Amino acid sequence: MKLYNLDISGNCYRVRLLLALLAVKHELVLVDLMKGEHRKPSFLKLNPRGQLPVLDDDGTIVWDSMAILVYLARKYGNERWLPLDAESMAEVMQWLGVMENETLYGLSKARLVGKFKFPGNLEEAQALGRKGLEVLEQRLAARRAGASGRGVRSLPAPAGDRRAGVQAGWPPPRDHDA
Ligand SMILES: N[C@@H](CCC(=O)N[C@@H](CS)C(=O)NCC(=O)O)C(=O)O
Repeated sequence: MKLYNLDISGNCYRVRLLLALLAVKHELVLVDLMKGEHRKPSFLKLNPRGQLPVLDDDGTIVWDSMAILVYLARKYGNERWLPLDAESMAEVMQWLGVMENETLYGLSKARLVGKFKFPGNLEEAQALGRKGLEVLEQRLAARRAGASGRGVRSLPAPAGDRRAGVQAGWPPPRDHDA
């Protein structure tokens, strides 16, 4: 399996996280956006959008990080990461929704503006990012307090797992300065 990747890309990072959690062997193929490699015809054949990440799983090409997460979860994670019952799947989609809103327009944008000097309003992006993190903190606190619920947290850890939720390959390498 190949992941067309750039280490500093947050969209690629979330795919690398799931690959590590699932302990799926893969090769990283560098596509240097700064050199315009994503606009070359050979790359556009893989992803007509000209964006990273792209997954090549033995000839099955998947682009868009969210689609890749879904693909990997279904193909290699059984129901642990993407349960099939309606309520659990809706909960996963809720958090992917946070990823496409508060994370993208909040945390990611704040990183682009603050660290990479892209144009934009840093304070606004940070405020939106904080809002998303607060919702996540509330959810995690409820879980720590043992709130009954549904979704991936209620699924049993895979065999050989000593700590629930942690699998071989975790933690993933800290391969770039976030
Ligand atoms: N929704 C897409 C966004 C992909 C995206 O924006 N990727 C960036 C790297 S983080 C990219 O390739 N940008 C180059 C461009 O858009 O020209 C995903 O989640 O994969």
